[in-house]
Amino acid sequence: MSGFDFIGDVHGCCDSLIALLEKLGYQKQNGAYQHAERQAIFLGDLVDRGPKIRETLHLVRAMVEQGNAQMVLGNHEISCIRYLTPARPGSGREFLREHTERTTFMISETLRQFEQHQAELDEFVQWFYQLPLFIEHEQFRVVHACWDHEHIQRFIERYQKPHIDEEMMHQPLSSMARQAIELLTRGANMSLPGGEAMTTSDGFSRRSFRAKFWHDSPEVYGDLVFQPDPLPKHIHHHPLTDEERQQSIRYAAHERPLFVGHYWCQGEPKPITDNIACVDYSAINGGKMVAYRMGQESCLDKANFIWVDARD
Ligand SMILES: [Mn+2]
Repeated sequence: MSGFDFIGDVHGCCDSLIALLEKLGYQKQNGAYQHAERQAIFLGDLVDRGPKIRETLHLVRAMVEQGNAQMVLGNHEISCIRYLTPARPGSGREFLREHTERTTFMISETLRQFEQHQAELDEFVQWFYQLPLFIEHEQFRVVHACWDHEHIQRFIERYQKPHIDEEMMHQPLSSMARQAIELLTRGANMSLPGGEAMTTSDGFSRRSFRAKFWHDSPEVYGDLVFQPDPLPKHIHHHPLTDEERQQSIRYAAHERPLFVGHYWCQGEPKPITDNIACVDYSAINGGKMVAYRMGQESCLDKANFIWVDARD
């Protein structure tokens, strides 16, 4: 392989994904998209929300199985596994992810599109277990939402692999494995100060926000926010405590390029920093399906983003 194409959250937008793959020069052969010299790396979150979730899963799994792609797990794959996995007797729960109005809403499109294909969905859940949480390559790193050296090192020391398994899913949220899975796939979430809540654009009330993990000198809450919804003004200007400043996770500027999805970016694609790029540009919300086409560079270049306008 002479290069890698990092592709952001698909969320069932299969028509947009196909248009992007074709723009990148991939062609369908023997049932899977492939490129003679390049490999696609999917950033996770294939499922939920969009119109062609089943088609997306088939397309990406075929590419992975033929060696034309790799993929890391996103928080929506993790949630899907947990929503569908029965809890153990005595746990006080029926499923690992409780079936509330909110969790059922999040997975509803996936369930609806697999209504007549239940066995297939079970197979895809088993396939998720074969996908890594993160990829460490000599030229780059890949994770759905947040690279945290400490959690990743502990995970690898303990399990000797970057994959999750069903046993980890049954562990409490306080366990090392679950903490790592949550942080890597959901990102660094910070609680709003003083127990406050805010209403986000999807209509849910949240007590936390998605925070940057690379800012090196944050002073106020607003310096750490990394999500489309702005913080309420008085919280934006709320100063961070020393402890909060130290807790904000850092990915240093000298490290190899890191690719993430997850963050619903908007506007014209560009790197977040010289060595971090997000390739999720809200395709599911009428944004763009985005790839970063990597060569040998160590400093990420805006010119290497390739995208199509979402069409699903
Ligand atoms: Mn995500």
